[in-house]
Amino acid sequence: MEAVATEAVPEAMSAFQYLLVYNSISFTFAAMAAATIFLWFGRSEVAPPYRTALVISGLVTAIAAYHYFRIFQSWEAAFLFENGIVSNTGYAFNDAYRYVDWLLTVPLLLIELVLVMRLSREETVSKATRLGVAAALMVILGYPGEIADSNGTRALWGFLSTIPFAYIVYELFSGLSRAIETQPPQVRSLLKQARLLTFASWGFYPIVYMAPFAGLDGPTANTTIQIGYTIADLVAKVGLGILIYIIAIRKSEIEMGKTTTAQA
Ligand SMILES: *C/C=C(C)/C=C/C=C(C)/C=C/C1=C(C)CCCC1(C)C
Repeated sequence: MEAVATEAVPEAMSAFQYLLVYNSISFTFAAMAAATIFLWFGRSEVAPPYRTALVISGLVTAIAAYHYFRIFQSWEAAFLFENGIVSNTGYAFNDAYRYVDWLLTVPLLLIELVLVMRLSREETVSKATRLGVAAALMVILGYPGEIADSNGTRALWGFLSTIPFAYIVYELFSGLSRAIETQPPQVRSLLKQARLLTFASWGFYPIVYMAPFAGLDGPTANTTIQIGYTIADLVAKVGLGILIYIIAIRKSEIEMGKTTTAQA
């Protein structure tokens, strides 16, 4: 009798799980909004060639702040939290906000990385285009898997999405390596850190995506995925933004230092 009852009633989310996601999303909204203000104000502190990189970094966190606000609203609409008990309201939590956010921010993140290097115009355009297209493909191919009910479908789209992902990783470590070698020695290690931060945080998304394959399901899988993506977003967007800011400041100092010496 009891086994039948537990099978029929969907497993409820615990108050801890509900509040963990609720607070993480709320915190991330604040962090993204604060980063936007910081990056946009920082624009006037760097030399003109690096200003676009900071504007785009702030645009990434601004777009993310908006989507975290919507994700927060969707979380509140999907669950009712009363007297310590969480129940479903019947409204589905909307995963599309994350994917629409990624579709816009992932290509922009790669572009900000390329822009701060200040390569030739042709190289900037060709790298930004190839990386941008691969990033968009990766996100588009991942979405049908994210919303699929069956693990088989999830695995298939996840695999397809990994192909452009692998291409991006290849570009980061082969194509960009040559570009990094042309940079002033003082910023090479910072640029390598920015690349490593991108690789490590981006690599976290497919791992989080695989939560259902690790035997997690129901509210536990949902909580793990929400928290995992939220942490990765903070590192990939705010963390990278701050590194780009530091690189832009350093390169501005180097280049302005050069002009002064030349004039003296
Ligand atoms: C700000 C948001 C960022 C940096 C999002 C990055 C997302 C990924 C690197 C997602 C990758 C995925 C795969 C490689 C396979 C499984 C499906 C995805 C979309 C989670």
